[in-house]
Amino acid sequence: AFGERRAKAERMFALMDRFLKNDPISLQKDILNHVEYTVARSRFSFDDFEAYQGLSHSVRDRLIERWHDTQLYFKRKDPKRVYFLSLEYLMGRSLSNSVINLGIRDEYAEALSQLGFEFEVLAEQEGDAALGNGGLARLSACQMDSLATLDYPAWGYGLRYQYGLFRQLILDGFQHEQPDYWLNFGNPWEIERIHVTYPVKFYGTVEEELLNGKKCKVWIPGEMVEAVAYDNPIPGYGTRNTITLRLWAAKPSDQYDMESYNTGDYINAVVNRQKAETISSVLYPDDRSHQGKELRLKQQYFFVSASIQDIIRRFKDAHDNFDEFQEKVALQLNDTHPSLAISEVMRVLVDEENLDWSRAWGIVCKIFSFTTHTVLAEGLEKIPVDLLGSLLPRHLEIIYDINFNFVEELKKRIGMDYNRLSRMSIVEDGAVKSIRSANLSIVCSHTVNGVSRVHFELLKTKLFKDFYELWPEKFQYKTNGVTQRRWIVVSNPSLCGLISKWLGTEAWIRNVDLLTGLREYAANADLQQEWKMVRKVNKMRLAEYIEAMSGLKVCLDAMFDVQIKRIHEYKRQLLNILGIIHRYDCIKSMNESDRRKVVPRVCITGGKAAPGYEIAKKIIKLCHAVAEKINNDNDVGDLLKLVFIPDYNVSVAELVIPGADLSQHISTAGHEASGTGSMKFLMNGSLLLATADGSTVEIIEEIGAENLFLFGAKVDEVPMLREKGTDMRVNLQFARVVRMIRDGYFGFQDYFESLCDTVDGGSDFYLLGSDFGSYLEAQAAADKAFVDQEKWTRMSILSTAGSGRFSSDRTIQDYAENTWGIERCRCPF
Ligand code: GPU
Repeated sequence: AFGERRAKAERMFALMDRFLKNDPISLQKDILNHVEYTVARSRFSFDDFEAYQGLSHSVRDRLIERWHDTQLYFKRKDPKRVYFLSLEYLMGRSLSNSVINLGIRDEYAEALSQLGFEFEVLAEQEGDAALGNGGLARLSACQMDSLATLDYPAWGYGLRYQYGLFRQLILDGFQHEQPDYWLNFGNPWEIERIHVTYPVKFYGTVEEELLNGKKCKVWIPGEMVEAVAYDNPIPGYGTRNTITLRLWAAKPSDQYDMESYNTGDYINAVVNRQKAETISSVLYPDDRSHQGKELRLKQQYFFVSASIQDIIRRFKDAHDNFDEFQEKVALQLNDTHPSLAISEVMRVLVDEENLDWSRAWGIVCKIFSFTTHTVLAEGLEKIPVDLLGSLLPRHLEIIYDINFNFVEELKKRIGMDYNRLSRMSIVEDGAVKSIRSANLSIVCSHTVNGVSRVHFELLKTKLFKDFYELWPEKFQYKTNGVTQRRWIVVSNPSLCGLISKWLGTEAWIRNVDLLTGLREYAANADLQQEWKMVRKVNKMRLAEYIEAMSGLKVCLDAMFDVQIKRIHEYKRQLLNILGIIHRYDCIKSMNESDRRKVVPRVCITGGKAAPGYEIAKKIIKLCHAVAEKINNDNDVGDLLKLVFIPDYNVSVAELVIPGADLSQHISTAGHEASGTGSMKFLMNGSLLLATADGSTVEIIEEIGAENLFLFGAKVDEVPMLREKGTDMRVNLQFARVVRMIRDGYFGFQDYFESLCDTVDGGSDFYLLGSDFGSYLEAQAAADKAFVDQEKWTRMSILSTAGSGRFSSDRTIQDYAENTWGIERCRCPF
């Protein structure tokens, strides 16, 4: 039988094109075939979007080829794999990234030009995959790229939301949210796996049964839905390895609701069935605040349960028992969102695989690692016990048991220190009894990681102090990084070419440490000249976008000053706007000759506010109100412009970041766990104006304090300053700009009142008032440096040259070696 199967496979293989060819003629053929047979348009008449579809399907074929080979190779080698569990991925577009990583970008460009199309134009047709909110979600995407490129045997798991992050529509300066039904136009980057499905259970009761004389728990579910896998191949750069991001979609379960069809109410039965799909329908848009919503908890368990079943199935395909489980499986929790995986693994091992509790616990403690992305205790997730008990009754029991054992152990270690015991308990006995997901994750993980050194210090001394004292060896940090493939090679092709030319190699695309080689040319006049040209081209691209979007013409000689990220009070977009008002006020009061000395600025801002975050929405409106005033003031002209870029997302970032001269990362010290936007700007040669927060502290070490504009209170000064409060009688400049808003200078007087209340009148929690003076000084220093273009260009080159440490390649290698214990597994070409 085996011989027969083999002969059949050989026969089929002989009929296939073994490897798709990548010469321009073959590429043209494949694109046209896809236009005709996949997209079903006539090859004599198709538009740019249809051409994009044909093109992306031909790329997809090439991805699938490598992906099959990689998966087969992993299967044969059976290495230890890391499973990255994350509820959010911000992938953005895939086309350019894929052809670059496959190494056939130029071949495609030529093929298309012979067909009368331009690659860039078609690439613009693609919509973003926005299955996440902000930094945390984009970090997952960067890390997938590095995992593939570094040949690590890794899988990403997540949810296939039908609606990604809302689209931001600005009407009259106010944010409105529109649904992002991103799948409307088809998605060539995923492969539906109709046979890879798992049942996921909810609700119901737990009963005790006797099995072979042994008592065991049986969960009788009250509802069941089906999880269907959608695989997104992730190609590495300079390697054949192509790994999988497996996203789960919810479908009604056939097994479960057969019963309801016998009641005669056929229509209602079908309608009810369809409700299962709501589980994976929409991404929660609140960056970091979740208020114990049942649907959110269902999403978390749905994706965790399907992933764990998949992982255990894969393990059992190659092993008869669980002896080697911890040698083959590493599970990474991206924040606490997937922390139900812990109780799920316990449940499967104990209830379904019949392992003893203690053996299962021994395994669990060796496979989980946890990365936290927050600094604030308020940011920690809590699950109300009532909610958990009704949705996942068996999991609640398991978590109680884990907690009981933990607290007993703890009492032996620290005695009856009730305050401490109650702080560390996984169960919180408050007004609403709840599960502390972070405590659960720390207790059950072998390693807890922070995302920058400052963050690590804060974890040890504040947020997780009790745990650090108990288990210092568990705590590590891996400073975040971003992928230079997306953030230089894809988004800034001219800079990419320039770097390769001066380094004499493209090797930095896989080995980013080589960027330091640019340092020796930082003062070289030829490089400086070419560097300025590249920057100018990128500014032009951005200026065109701004004009197309808002009608505003901006001057290319002005300094492009950018702050673009999610809107949060702690990120202090308000500080930026107050600074702009101050600049405006100064210009207004100047005479002609003083005005001639002003360095012209184009201030560019953008970002989404969580739909329920009132203050953040007011900041967006304020930005528009101030822009309206400034941009229409003839006294000001080109000296100052303010632009809000609507609907900020990954592809907008790819356009904006390369065009920035200056970028702002100005969170109140001690609030940004890491920050990753700054790293993308740094790679692209934008100078940073920043506080000593998160990863900025490490950036300073790499590029030197003289190459960025640092200001504001330090982490350890913040508590004292908060106590003191801002004295408006001393802080006259600050008082004046806030007064201007209060007095209705920008209109909407009543509407902005509560926003002003957050910074004056003694509250000012984020210390805008006390940092204002030094913020203005840093801005003045930036102006001064900009006038000296030679100095500015040198600083810009040194920024790129010093950005190597902030590649996600470095972060991932560190995780692989020091947290997951996995090794590279490179599929032969
Ligand atoms: N972050 Br918690 C998010 O984007 N969303 C969240 O819900 C939480 C954290 C960010 C941090 O704010 C940012 O400092 C960090 O660089 C990023 O995660 C990735 O670690």
